[in-house]
Amino acid sequence: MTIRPLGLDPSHCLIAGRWQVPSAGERIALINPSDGSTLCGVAAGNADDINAAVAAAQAARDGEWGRLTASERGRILARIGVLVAENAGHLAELEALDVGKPLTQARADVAALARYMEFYAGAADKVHGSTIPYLEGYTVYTLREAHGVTGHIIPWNYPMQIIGRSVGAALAMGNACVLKPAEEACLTALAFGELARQAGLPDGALNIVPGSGAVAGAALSAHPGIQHLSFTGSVATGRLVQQAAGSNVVPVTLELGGKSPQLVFDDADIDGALPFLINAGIQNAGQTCSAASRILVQRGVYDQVLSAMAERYRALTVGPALGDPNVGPLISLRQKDIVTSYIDAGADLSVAATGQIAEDAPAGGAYVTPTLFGGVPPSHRLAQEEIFGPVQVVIPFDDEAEALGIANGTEYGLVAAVWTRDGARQMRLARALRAGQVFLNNYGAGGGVELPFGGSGLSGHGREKGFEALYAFSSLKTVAALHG
Ligand code: TXE
Repeated sequence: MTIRPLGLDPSHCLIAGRWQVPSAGERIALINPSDGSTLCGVAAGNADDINAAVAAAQAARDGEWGRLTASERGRILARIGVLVAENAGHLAELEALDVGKPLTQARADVAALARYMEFYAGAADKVHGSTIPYLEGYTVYTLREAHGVTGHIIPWNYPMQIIGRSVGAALAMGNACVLKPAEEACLTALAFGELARQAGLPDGALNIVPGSGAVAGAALSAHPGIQHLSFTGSVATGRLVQQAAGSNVVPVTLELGGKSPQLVFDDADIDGALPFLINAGIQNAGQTCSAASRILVQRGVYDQVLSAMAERYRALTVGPALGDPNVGPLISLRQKDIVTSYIDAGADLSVAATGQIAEDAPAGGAYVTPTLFGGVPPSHRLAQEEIFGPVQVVIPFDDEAEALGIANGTEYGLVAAVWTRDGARQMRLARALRAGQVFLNNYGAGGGVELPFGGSGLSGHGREKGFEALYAFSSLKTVAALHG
């Protein structure tokens, strides 16, 4: 089978508005994680392709794209959003095949991408500077300006959502982008590039160079023509990207995942919490930066919560993405090995329940059994490290102080949730939890186009989504006029 996103040849890069064969003509095989078959060959771009893409982006900034007004940029983004929505079925199927994402979850990602375009379309002409009272005889004001050429290195777990939040915001501010999708999954990135072209985005405003991280990714992050880098991925690669940004002295936004907790207190609405406790752990087979992989439960309701979660785990369906199960395959056999080794490392723990892989799931698929561990000590490896698979640990606690200590007791700080009816406790914990987002009596793994998102510690730094992203993808100029 050769997949053709929107009829395109997937072995091409998008540079200067034209689909072109990468300079060395090389390809990477794209694997369907549901059965191990090869979907197609995609471009393996190299440093020459990245050079061409950065040059095209700079030309766009110096040319038609750079001259558009904010409202004109917004109108183009709005058209892209409409085209995304019109092609929702095709995009969802591409994502299901490429990422192994169950269809319902892939459709949610398409809707999020369309919504990002809508949001940033409307926001493009709402970002403005201010006037600042200063000395006698002066008028001082600030201008918000695009950085110039921005680099976007994205992972395979949520290609459409991450394109929406990073490329969408960067384009809204007038930057010209070079996007390097992940080698494991880039079909919807290519389709997005084509829809942007069809929507009238000027040539070079968005360039897409698929390729390996070590070659295309490294070339992009080290390129001196890039004025801002946005990276989502592993901590190890994030460090490399930050070092490269440091060499060129450019700002970088890093989103590096987490070990996010949900805290369930004795007075919580347990029935209301349960779907959030489970879904935030198994959504996209647990391959979510903001997965709620730690569930902290106060002892008064601990047995009740654990047994209710276990019951739901036993009912989880696991199988090929197009069959729309609760849990699809992992992205690759490599990721399956990593997650399996974590489950093996929990041999000393008690397994509260597992899901079931469908008997007819293809043998070549990257399936792992969803696994719920109970009574996990907070210091255990499984309670400390990002697993990136359908594995959750449930940890008991006695009181608020202990819960807070456990919640903040990892090197990450991305998202947290608190389930309690006690308003004062909600306010205290919202302040005290180390996380870029805190949800009170709900949880939004990956959701919230409007909501600023990002972490601290090993989860990274900088904020994407919402209006904050528009500030991140622009810089502020102060103009001081002495007129007497
Ligand atoms: O990540 P990488 P991988 C975590 C998750 C997962 C682990 C490894 O725990 O198990 O990372 O995943 C590009 N210079 N997350 O290996 O390598 C690469 O091509 C520049 C969490 O897939 O970080 C891809 O486009 N770029 C995370 C992107 O970086 C390089 C999502 C991410 O790949 C590069 C994904 C280099 N030297 C994984 N090497 C999240 N925060 O959601 C690779 N890349």
